[in-house]
Amino acid sequence: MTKEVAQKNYTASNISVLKGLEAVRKRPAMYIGDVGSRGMHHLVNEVVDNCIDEALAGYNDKISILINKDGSVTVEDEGRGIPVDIHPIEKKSALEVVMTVLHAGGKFDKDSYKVSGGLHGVGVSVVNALSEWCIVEVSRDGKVYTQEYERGFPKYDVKEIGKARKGASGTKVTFKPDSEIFKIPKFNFETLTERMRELAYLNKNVTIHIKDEIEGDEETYHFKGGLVEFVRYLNESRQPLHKPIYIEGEKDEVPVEIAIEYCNAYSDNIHSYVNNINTHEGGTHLVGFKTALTRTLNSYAYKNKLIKENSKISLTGDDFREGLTAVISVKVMEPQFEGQTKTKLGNSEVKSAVETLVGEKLAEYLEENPSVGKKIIEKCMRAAEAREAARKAKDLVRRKNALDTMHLPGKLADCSINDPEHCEIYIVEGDSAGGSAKQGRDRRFQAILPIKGKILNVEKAKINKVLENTEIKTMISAIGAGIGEEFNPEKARYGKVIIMTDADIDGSHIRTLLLTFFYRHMKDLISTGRVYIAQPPLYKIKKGKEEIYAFDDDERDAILKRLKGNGNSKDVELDEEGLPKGVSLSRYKGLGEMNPEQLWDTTMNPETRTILQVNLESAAAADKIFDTLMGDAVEPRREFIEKHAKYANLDV
Ligand code: 0RA
Repeated sequence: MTKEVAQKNYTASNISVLKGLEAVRKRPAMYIGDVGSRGMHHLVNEVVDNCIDEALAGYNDKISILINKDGSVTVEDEGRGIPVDIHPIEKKSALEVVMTVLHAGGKFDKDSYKVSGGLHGVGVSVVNALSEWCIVEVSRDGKVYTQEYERGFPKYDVKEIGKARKGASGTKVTFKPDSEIFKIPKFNFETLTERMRELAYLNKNVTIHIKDEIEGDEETYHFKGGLVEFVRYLNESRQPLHKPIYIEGEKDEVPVEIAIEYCNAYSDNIHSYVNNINTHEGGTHLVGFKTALTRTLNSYAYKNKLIKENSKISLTGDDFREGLTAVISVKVMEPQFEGQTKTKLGNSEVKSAVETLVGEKLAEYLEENPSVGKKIIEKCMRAAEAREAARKAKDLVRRKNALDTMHLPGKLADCSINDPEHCEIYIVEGDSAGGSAKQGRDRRFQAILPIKGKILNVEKAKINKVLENTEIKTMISAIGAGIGEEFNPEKARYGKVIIMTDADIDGSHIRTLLLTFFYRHMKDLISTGRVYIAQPPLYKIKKGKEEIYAFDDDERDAILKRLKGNGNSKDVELDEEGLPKGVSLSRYKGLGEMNPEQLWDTTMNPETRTILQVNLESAAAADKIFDTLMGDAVEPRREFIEKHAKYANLDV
């Protein structure tokens, strides 16, 4: 902020504005979650949420996002445009109020349309406060207005700069995240597209265009079929039993939209959203849906004699959800979010709204489509039979004590203290790497569990087979918190479960298998932030006695450049491989190649290592990745691996 600017605007309302901006800049994490990559991308999502609000209000169907060459981002919509008239209380342009006053959005949200932004919904003023600079341009009432800001502070009053195209209106916000706050140099196209694709599925009228001017990548998302296309996409690598069933309606002022499609899978795959926010922890809307599904399918089955009266098997809720892919999207005016990550809907009125609507419409659908009804019930019957078989298998396993934590597996090298919060377990691929890890670790708080190569692909196996698998049994007992429905993360014997695999294709396959297992059978281990991925170095560069590690190609090149004297020194002699004399470069092929000290220094020492925390942020995307990598269909898997060879793991 420059001096003239400060003096020009020094009024009572500016003091509170300054205080607000200061609060945001002092504790950014309180407003956007964190100041890492996630927080920085959240800035874009925050602006886009506002554009989506305009779409929900029926005034906007186009959003464009541009990653500019200078690292700034432009978000543009064709909504009504932020109002520019003088705000009666603040005595300045509403545009300035929206951009500079914390939660100013709230002053306008009496408008009944405004439902989104429930979770973070911090408002564009937070984006502005955390930007080195920001420019907003509004087209409204035939004119174009603008204002610029530095770290949230206006450089001049809102001014008119020209005429808008006839009938055109909208808002264009360009901002450059402040490098004093965010250390990450640039936006990631993939991270942004994931959310944009999801938003386009959830809001079928909207077209979202995103372009990266730096890398040249570009995507346009528009899904006429909305949720129907969303479940089709999620089921791309599975075999659906029928066409998606689509339910839409409004009950007690709660708009509800649902698409469901059963396929020949064993897990369920239900994603729920409130005001476009993924409710990972579920809540009343999900409960309403499940209740209606169980009740409607059950009574349909009996009414149509699809379950024999004398049948020994009775169907449970789980049976009705096996192989089900569903997306549930509701809009709630004043959502109450609860739960550990504030992603569980608490509003009780939503349960009955969803339950009633799904009950009515699903029954109607089944009456009109008896062949689909029959297929679904048959699938649920098979699920019930398998569940019965699994129960028997589980009993057997229990009797053998394999799931009993009193008997820890022999291969586990446990740690000596037993305070879970301070303990971690490394799940290591292969005995030789396991050996190095056992010698290199700090045995007080680090446990090592070596596992043999490729574990069972749980995506393709029935639950009884999963429970019979040796490697999986070993992990269940070592972690000690149960499995499936009975899994309780509070009981986990370690605060961190760290997956450590080789940095090659096999290693990444094993990592995916492990993540699939945790995702399907110990989901709360991930949702409570206990699962991590170790980052072993890829290269060792040796110069005399000095050993330097590089964790990726860029880092390797930077180190070599430095050793070459930034390339402009003529006195550094290069050998035939282009390396400076006396410097050697080796690529680690596997963890086993590192001796225990090296493994400790680079990958296990909490003071110096980097570990990536796995999260459920994009659960739908994760589901999709698991299916693609682990499912039956070969073609999508090949395409996926070709496209994402480098990222063929969970979004971490
Ligand atoms: C305050 C009030 C209204 C709209 C907006 C803000 C608004 C904000 C953003 C941010 C990006 N695009 C946006 N579009 C609109 C209501 C406008 C009215 O009642 O005319």
